[in-house]
Amino acid sequence: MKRTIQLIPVLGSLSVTAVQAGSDVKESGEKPLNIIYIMTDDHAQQTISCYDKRYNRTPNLDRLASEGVRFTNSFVCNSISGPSRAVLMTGKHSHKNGMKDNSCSFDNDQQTFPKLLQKAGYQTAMIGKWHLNGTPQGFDYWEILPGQGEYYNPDFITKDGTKRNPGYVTNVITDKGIHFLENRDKNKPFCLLLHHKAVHRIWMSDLKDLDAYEGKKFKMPKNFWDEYNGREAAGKQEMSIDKNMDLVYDLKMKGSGAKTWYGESFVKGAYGRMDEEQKRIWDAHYDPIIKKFVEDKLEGKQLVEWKYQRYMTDYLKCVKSLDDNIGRVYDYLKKNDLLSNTLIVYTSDQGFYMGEHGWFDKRFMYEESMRTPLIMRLPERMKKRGTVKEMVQNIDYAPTFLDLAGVEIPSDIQGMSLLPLLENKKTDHWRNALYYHYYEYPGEHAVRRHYGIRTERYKLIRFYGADVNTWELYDLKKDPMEMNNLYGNEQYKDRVVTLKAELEALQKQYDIKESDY
Ligand code: SGN
Ligand code: CA
Repeated sequence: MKRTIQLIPVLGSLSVTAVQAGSDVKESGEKPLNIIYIMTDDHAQQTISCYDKRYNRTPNLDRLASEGVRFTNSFVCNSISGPSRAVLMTGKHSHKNGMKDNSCSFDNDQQTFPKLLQKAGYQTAMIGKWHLNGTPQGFDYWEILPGQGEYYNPDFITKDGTKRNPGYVTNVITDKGIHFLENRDKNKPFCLLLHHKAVHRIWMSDLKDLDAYEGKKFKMPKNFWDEYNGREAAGKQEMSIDKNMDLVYDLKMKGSGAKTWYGESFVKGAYGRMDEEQKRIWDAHYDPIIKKFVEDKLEGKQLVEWKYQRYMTDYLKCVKSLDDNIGRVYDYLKKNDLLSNTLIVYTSDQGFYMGEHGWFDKRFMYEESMRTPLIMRLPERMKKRGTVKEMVQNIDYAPTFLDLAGVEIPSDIQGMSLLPLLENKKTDHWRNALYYHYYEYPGEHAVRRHYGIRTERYKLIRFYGADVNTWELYDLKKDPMEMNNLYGNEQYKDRVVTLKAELEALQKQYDIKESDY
């Protein structure tokens, strides 16, 4: 099969393994390669124990990593959901796929990797959070959550209309995924996208996990009380645990009399849609916590610390359910002898703040939200194991899947196939800089528009808009928490000149013009 040589020379040397992966494979007698792409929402690397052991344990994710690979420098190019999903589908930066922020409209008629895989004979399925307008194209089977979806008794849009499904969303999505696998056309290779709602706000736990992490005290990140000195845009955000996290809506203190902005929408919405039995179990858990909260009358710093602890507890319960459900998928594949010829990918639509800088949410080009977890359990014939340290980005997923399937990578795709990294190939010419661009302002959480470059050691960001026009520079080696903006510091003058030239080169490479901002 003919292939497109991409930006870097190493991709010219595609392996026999990749070529054999798709339609040519039947001739060689090897099993075709399947793909299961599991993407969660807002899952911070900090809460996956093969990345970070401070807060929790995720045995099933850790097993995928220990049997496969863990990317330690995996990033997104625009840290927000809709755009991230459009990047996944197209392998292109936001200005090219048209989905710059959550309010944009995704052109479903454009080229996507599932369409190309389907054309090459793959059976394709999309189950869970879609978060792009319209209905999915290029999938033999799909069932999607409307918008953000709900944690309890979620509705799913299907080809036959919208249907409500009883239960907890992470379990329901997994059930549907396994159901697809069970009923698929077993003569074809498959590509299943399982897109979870969890761990998105408002972090509602499965009933079975309500007791998890209760009583555990989490250590706050060192920069929790950040005052944003020298970082004007960071000071203007509205995603602070202190000021913007709602005691009722986010932290479930309904009926406590706490000051609330959105409390009613929790009571009528996310909680309101539970059935009586679910509510009874939920209340039996939260009522004593609410009672204690009312009695304690916390104020000031003590209240903020309490909010942080509740946030961590609720969030980690949702992670536990995800991890359990990933175990269920793994068990199914094992039982059905599919592990040896299936690529299992685990990632999130972006990273998330677990109190770093005092925040929840994402959007910024700072490390916690620009990074995203990326774990792959590889088909047997791909020999790489352990950690992959090269800088990869979500634009790379689409070309990787096409490459794996032996499908020609269209020349307008901007990402790079990761296969050379997974096959222990020499990768001396791998990229050494990433481009990032965030556009959703005005918007929720008030993060100003910005773009920038990240190299292995430095990050240069420009925030722009009506009320901000600033540059920031970080030395990630000396200042991994990005607290010290070095822009304007005499000692880094030359570094800024070099980085600006590199940034301009990246913008040229990805064909972004000022009119795209
Ligand atoms: C919702 C959330 C926000 C979140 C956005 C985008 N508010 O609007 O906190 O930043 O989604 O998230 S909520 O009140 O509806 O929970 S994204 O991951 O889908 O992009
Ligand atoms: Ca998200």
